[in-house]
Amino acid sequence: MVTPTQLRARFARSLSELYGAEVPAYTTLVEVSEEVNADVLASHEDAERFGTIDRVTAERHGAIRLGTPEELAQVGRVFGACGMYPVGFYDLREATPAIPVVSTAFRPVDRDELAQNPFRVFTSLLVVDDRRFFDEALEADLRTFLGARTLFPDELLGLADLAEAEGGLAGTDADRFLELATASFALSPEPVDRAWYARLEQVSSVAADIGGVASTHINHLTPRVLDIDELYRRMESRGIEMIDRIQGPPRTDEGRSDVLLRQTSFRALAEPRTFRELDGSVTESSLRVRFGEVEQRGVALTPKGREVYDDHGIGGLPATDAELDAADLAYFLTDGEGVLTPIVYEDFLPRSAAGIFASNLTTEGRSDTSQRAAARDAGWMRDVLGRELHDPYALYEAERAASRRPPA
Ligand code: OOG
Ligand code: NI
Repeated sequence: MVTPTQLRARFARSLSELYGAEVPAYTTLVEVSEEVNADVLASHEDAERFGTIDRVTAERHGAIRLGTPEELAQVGRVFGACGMYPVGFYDLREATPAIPVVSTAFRPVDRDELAQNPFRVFTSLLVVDDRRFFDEALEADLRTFLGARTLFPDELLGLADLAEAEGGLAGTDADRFLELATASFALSPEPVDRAWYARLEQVSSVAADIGGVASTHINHLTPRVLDIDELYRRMESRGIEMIDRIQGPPRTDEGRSDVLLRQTSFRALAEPRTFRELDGSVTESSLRVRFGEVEQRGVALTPKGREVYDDHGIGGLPATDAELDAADLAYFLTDGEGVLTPIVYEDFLPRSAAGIFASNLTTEGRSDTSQRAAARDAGWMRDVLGRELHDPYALYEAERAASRRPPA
């Protein structure tokens, strides 16, 4: 029996192979990340405070973008088979610039599952009925187009349900599941309808990337690095053009814990794609939608700590772990001797997510803020998924509490 944990680790690896074959600069990014991590490990005694080198080396997050609630529910079954569950609700329509999607992240929720393989996928869903972006006619055309496509074949979904019901899959079923799951995220060779894609792109490049093509694909696959500033320098010195900044909190001083999440990326590359032109002819051209992101993770902040961070930045937080813990600003495990171990932030930051989206958009898009927004919230997403939508804070809180409970 291949367990969900093994399926997840194998899925992360096979997506990594696929993405590396499709986007060669990703392979460079992984190589440079591994070099930086080896150097940090050799020069810093506490390099593994935020996770073992084995975990960090295997660690990836993917990003995918979907068009319909049905597609979201289906992908939830595929990830569920791999022990990845929806955590958090992010409304990117509230960000600047506004992106017409709402998102969640599928990931393991238990500490030892995260330690074995923390693969997570940031998953966005287009909000086709949000009038600030899509008028009635465009919504109707989007619904028709999206309703006619199949992202996840029945055989894949059947195997996913079997894996969830049985707690894993037999060897050959596991191989087939992984083959079909990986193929669902490959860039399609199908010609893109030029006029349709362009019409959506006027509203938002993300809308075009989602609704303009008949399949989905991994938008990026992000390795984790222990020193993102060093990685940024090394990528630039290899001649790879990076976006102009590192998103999230600034670099922290030596001796001070990193908080939350810092991310950067190389610019989206022009990838060859085929188009069907207005006259019916098929041409070769290119699209720039996929980029290479990298991230560094720090300690998870409590709701109180997050409020301080959002209002005052990192400078508003005390410098030591003991103070962060005593003031209930960040999450730590503690052993009998009172030694604090940071609980790593396993989630995402909507502001950085919007920044990452924006820094790689080819066109600004347009929205009309006088129009009606479509109501979306965590409850709506839970109902669509038909599974619990975990609250990230509740997960961190439970973990902290468990470490502090006196042994029975
Ligand atoms: C997702 C952007 C968000 C992150 O790391 O914050 C994200 C996307 O581009 O589809 O991946
Ligand atoms: Ni990302």
